[in-house]
Amino acid sequence: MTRLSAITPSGHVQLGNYLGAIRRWAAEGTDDDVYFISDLHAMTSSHNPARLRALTREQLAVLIAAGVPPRSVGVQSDLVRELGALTWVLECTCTYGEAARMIQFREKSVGRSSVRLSLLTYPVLMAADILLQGAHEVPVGDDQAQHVELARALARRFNGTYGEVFAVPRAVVPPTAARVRDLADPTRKMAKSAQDAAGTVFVLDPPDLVRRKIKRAVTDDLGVVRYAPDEQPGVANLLEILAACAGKEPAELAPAFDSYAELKEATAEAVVQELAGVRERTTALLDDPAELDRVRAHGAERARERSRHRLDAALRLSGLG
Ligand code: AQP
Repeated sequence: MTRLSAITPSGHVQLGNYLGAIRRWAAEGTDDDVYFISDLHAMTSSHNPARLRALTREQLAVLIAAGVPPRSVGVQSDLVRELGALTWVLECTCTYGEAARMIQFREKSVGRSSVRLSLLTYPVLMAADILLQGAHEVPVGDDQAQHVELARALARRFNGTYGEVFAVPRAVVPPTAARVRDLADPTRKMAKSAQDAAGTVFVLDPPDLVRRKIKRAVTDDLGVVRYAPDEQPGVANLLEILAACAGKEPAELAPAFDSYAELKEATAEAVVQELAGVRERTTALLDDPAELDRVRAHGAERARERSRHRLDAALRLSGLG
């Protein structure tokens, strides 16, 4: 059983990516799974090439430093030729209407004067990622479930039209993970590309900066530490972060604190401790380009090997070569 997940190098890895995804990939991932940096997806909106390359490297280092099995880790563009070929074949089984119906496309393109064509077609690239690797399960949030549905439809259509090549993947809702919210605006989720970095804890932030950001987190003027996400979203967010680090439930932690200052201090220390090892190992990896290159090349070779027969069959059955 192969699971496939990805992270997009749209910014520096933040605490939500780590607690909500990467930490689980490290704990539950196996060599059969595929965890990759989706640098091709990061090009669907305006991007800076040098920054994209640096962020891709950083994210690769974080995944390895966090303990995601190195054999399961890779960079999407290392298979750009294979993915490009399969994306074309899948685009030729997909209709314009199907692509244009994608909610993410509509949400992300609305109000923009210029929209890259790749924003419309990237769900087909995502289908190629999934189908090329023969993934059975794709853990995704609600916002990506429609894309996995498209991958299912394209797999079935290809298999039915040209011959059985692809496993039909299914979206799985990951077990409840921490949904970390922005410290400065707890009504929004923490995000890599947030405009204001004050509300975002990055995995590579130095400990003092982490402490400062958490100390300045927005709370409320009720002055009571309770776990009440609707009434006290800022306090609830801190409790959830602390609980995720401590392996406890937010509601059970709340009574231990008499003030917001105490809660913030405990949360800051827990986060600093949680991130210390991964930060240190990431820095060491970034200082050792040869080791990072070795893991990356190995991941690419493995991904290419495991997918070659599917790509060859898909090209041959659709009349190419
Ligand atoms: N705040 C969050 N709390 C918990 N999990 C989160 N994830 C993202 N933010 C949080 C999870 O991290 C994984 C990788 O995310 P992604 O790169 O595929 O896309 P994203 O969800 O769009 O991440 P960001 O950080 O919010 O990036 P931008 O700012 O570019 O949109 C996913 O499993 C995601 O659920």
